[in-house]
Amino acid sequence: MMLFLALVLSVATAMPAPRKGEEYFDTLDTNTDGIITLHEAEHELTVASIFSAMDADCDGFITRGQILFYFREFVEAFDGLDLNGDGFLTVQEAETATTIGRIFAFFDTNADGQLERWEADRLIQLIVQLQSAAAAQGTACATPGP
Ligand SMILES: [Ca+2]
Ligand SMILES: [Ca+2]
Ligand SMILES: [Ca+2]
Repeated sequence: MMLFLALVLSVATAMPAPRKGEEYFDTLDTNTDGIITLHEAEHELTVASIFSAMDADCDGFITRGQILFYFREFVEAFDGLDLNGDGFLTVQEAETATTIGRIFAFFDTNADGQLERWEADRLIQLIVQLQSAAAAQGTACATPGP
């Protein structure tokens, strides 16, 4: 609740508006050392939470087209998750096909077991791009209920 209020206040009052990616990174980096470890990622994230962050229009699907439009480099990974190959990724498919550990390893480009800022930014940018696209289309979902 406090975090929610803080976010609302920062959005309402800050000039210029804070970058969404900064907030997202800070949420993940719980010890604020500028690096996200697998432990931090597993503590803060689930496959379902990443999915719902990306599924900004809340229709329950992430489409191949959305990924292709923003981040061509992720299409191969997307296709690995889209188990029935219909071009839509559901949360069930995502949870079946991958784990936080595997997502972490995918973004850990230099395979040192930690996500430095630039590595984490690739994940965050993907999420933020999909979210702002949904917002631009007026399809961003309402704050999810409990
Ligand atoms: Ca950290
Ligand atoms: Ca599918
Ligand atoms: Ca790394």
